[in-house]
Amino acid sequence: MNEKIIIAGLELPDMNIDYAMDELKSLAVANNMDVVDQVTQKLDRPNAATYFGKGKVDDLIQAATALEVDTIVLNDELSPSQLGNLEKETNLHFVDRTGLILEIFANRAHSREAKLQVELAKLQYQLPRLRTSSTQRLDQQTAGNTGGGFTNRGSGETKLELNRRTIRNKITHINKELKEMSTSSDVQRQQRDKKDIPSVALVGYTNTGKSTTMNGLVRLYGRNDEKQVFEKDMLFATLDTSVRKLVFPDQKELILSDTVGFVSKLPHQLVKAFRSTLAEAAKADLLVQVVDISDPHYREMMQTTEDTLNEIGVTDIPMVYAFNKADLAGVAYPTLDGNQLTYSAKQLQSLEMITALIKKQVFKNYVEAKFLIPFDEGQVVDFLNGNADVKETNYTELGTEITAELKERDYNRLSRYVIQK
Ligand SMILES: Nc1nc2c(ncn2[C@@H]2O[C@H](COP(=O)(O)OP(=O)(O)OP(=O)(O)O)[C@@H](O)[C@H]2O)c(=O)[nH]1
Ligand SMILES: [Mg+2]
Repeated sequence: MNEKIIIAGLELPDMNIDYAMDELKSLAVANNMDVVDQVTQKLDRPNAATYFGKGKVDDLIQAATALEVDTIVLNDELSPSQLGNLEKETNLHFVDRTGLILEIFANRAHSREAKLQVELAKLQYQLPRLRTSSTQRLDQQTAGNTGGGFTNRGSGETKLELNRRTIRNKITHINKELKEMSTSSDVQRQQRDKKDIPSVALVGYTNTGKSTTMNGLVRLYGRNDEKQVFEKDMLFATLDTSVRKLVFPDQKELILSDTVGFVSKLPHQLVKAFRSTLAEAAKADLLVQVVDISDPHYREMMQTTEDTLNEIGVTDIPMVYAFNKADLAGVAYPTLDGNQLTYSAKQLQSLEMITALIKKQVFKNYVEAKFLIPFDEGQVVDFLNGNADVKETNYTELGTEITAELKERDYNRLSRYVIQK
């Protein structure tokens, strides 16, 4: 049975509390929790000792008692002492926003890399919190039994110090392993870069349809061996970056990547831990921001996406906007307005339109030219047929005349055969 919880948060100046609490609720649901009540308080700033003001803490105790709830999920990351004080005063268990997101990620991680990244973020989150009350479940889970904190074991090192040292050692170890992994994916990336294939990354808020879009495009333009990625109606379905190659009928190719979705206030430990996964987006030639236009909060979600991209240092990559789930939003689709597409990732016509939009942005330095290739240089003809968009072929007395659109680089290499540009 799902655990019953109350969600609680502060309405600070200039914040959209409805959006914040709705989002917190979906995070709790994603963590298999059953949200039975919601408590908020308007404050100018969080109370330094207990996050909420005194009166609200009493309200929380009352609500929790009445509804038989033991756990309160909070909308912010709290300081270790705030969490400790709240638990002491209320005898309730508190999970802050960061702890909640970390739990969801931990449950979703499948690959070795994602598991390590989440583990790293969790350890970094726990390290400063080890001192707090023994009712904190996270402490007990990973750091072993922290028990009463300062139990001197006679060895000169307290249990707490020992636990801290264990965590630090684990952090060092995981960092090392992750670094080795990221070096090898860097190498793969460089090899691709060399081949001069442009790369496009799908980014955006979680559950907007990035993976569905990727799968649609892979079905249409992926080679036979390209696998589908996991797509599901849940937050953070994707934690690993998937990279697929698309080859279009005109021979143009690109690398498409799908990666972890964003949510507001994504814990900085996670953003840091996922840096190598997100590198795919950071190195892309084009970002496609997928937006769920059927969600009333889609504007805030776009802001969240921009903020997160800034945090990982992605600031100057061209972006197009793909407003997805138009079928649920009841708007006309597919439609294109400049660099903004309204579409549904489940519709063929939409997928063709997003392809056209992406191709227009990415294949800018292509040139069209007419070549004359002597008959004894058949390999050049083969090259053009395999790598260029051949529009016309004529056999003349002097050789094969081919009109084709091709990469500028290839054009330069074959310039001696050009008879008309
Ligand atoms: N009705 C409708 N549903 C869609 C559309 N696109 C995606 N979905 C559904 O939305 C849900 C989420 O899709 P995903 O592709 O997994 O979303 P994502 O952006 O990859 O999500 P994360 O990996 O969790 O960040 C799935 O249940 C999809 O079937 C659409 O155009 N229309
Ligand atoms: Mg996904």
